Amino acid sequence: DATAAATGNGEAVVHLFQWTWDAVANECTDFLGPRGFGAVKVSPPQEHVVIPYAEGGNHPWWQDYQPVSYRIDNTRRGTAEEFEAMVSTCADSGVKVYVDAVINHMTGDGSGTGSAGTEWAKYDHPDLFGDGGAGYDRADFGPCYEEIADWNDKWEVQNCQLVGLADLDTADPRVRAQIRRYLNDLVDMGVAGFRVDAAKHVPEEHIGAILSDLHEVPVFGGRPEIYQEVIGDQTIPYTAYTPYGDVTAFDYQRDISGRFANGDISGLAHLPDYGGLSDEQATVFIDNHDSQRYHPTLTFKDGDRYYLATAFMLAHPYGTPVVMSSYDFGDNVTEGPPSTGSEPGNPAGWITEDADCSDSEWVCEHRHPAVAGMAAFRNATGDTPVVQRATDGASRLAFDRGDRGFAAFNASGGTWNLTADTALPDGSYENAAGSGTLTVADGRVSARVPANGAVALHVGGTCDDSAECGGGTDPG
Ligand code: LM2
Ligand code: CA
Repeated sequence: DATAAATGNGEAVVHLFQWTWDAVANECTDFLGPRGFGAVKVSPPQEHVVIPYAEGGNHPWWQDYQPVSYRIDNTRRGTAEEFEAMVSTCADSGVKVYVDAVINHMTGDGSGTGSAGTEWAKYDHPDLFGDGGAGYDRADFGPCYEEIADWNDKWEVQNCQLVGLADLDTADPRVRAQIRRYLNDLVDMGVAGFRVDAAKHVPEEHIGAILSDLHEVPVFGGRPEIYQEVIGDQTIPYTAYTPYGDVTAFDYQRDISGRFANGDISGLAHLPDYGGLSDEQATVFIDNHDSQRYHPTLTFKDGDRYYLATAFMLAHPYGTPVVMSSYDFGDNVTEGPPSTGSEPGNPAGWITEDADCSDSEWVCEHRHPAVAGMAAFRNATGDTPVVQRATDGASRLAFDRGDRGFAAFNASGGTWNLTADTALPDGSYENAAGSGTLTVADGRVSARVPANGAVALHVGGTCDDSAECGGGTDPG
């Protein structure tokens, strides 16, 4: 409705990793908007290298993290027109589009022709915007031209090369101006936020300078949301970046995914400020596109326990949650997304197929029954506090969210027959983290919480009572 379009749905983000622009647009309309998800994070939209074969896979997914120019036309995910149409279609459903912004570096060794036809070499990107007006040459890189060797040396981590990728000289005002032009062009199209790729490898004050005074976001208003990818450590803490936007809480990711994997969750009602990041500053996630490949503590491959962890993330108010949505890469961490093969009109010679959640190649974690209703739970519960209501051993936890919601999590192999006090008003509620209806009577709730499953009840929410919304309750 008009209110949703103007204000957005809520804060829950879904990362539709490698989805085409057309498929993202459809998902905004068909699912994310009606379900109350507030934003979709999309894969990098700028022109990228084309790598026909690498380390066991054709056109690896990580092509996209090697920019050739800042043109958004003709990537593996679609054209500029399709990108713009996606942004406006998603806005019509109250869903913001966040772009994965690769600003630390350009390409690795070698040379070639990018996805949109731009010639490139490692230190030579002659046409950044497709108008012949601006380029990068060797002087725009550095000051370090070698691989990061000592990860305890802050200067090296921020100025030398990450996996051999040509590191932009982000101290240089001309470089900053090109990056800002790229970001502002996206904002002007309606892009409402950025995940800043490899932010830790850009000196924090450079991030501050590049991101200061970005344009106002059309439709939604305000400055773009920012979340910076920082894997904090003793050399470069997460908090170095908090003046410039939110920061990825990898300490949360490791702790929460590990605890759900081990069934050790009863202490999670009250969470610490992971890595020093407050509730307001933290971006939280159970896995991301890197961890699911390289450090897979808990991913879709683990089944129910993974979805339980995701439901918990959405039910607990700490941080801004990002739900991972993947394609099935099997055992091949390099494997690119399912593709249509060669198609005329695509300079790369092939394009990614439109994601289809009824096709098992596209996992669609965000549509799992334990997850799909939980954006509405989060929207209904807002910032109401967590009040612990029950535990049972190490693997079971139930809490209220003020008088707006109640949730119970069972990371064990047996059903949890639970009776607990709740501040939820008496009444009948759909289970937003599964199926069925539960009753609250005389301030008590009784539930059979399934093995490795959850129940989540809430008032209000953005869903109306339409069939499509499923778990909708009284819209309040
Ligand atoms: C990120 N965050 O900081 C992304 O989340 C991560 O996915 C990116 O790595 C990385 N930073 C750079 O943006 C991925 C992928 C790497 C891949 C790079 C560049 O994980 O394996 O590196 O993208 O495409 C590849 C090769 C690597 C080679 C490099 C340069 O795997 O062996 O290094 O290209 O040619 C010599
Ligand atoms: Ca750098």
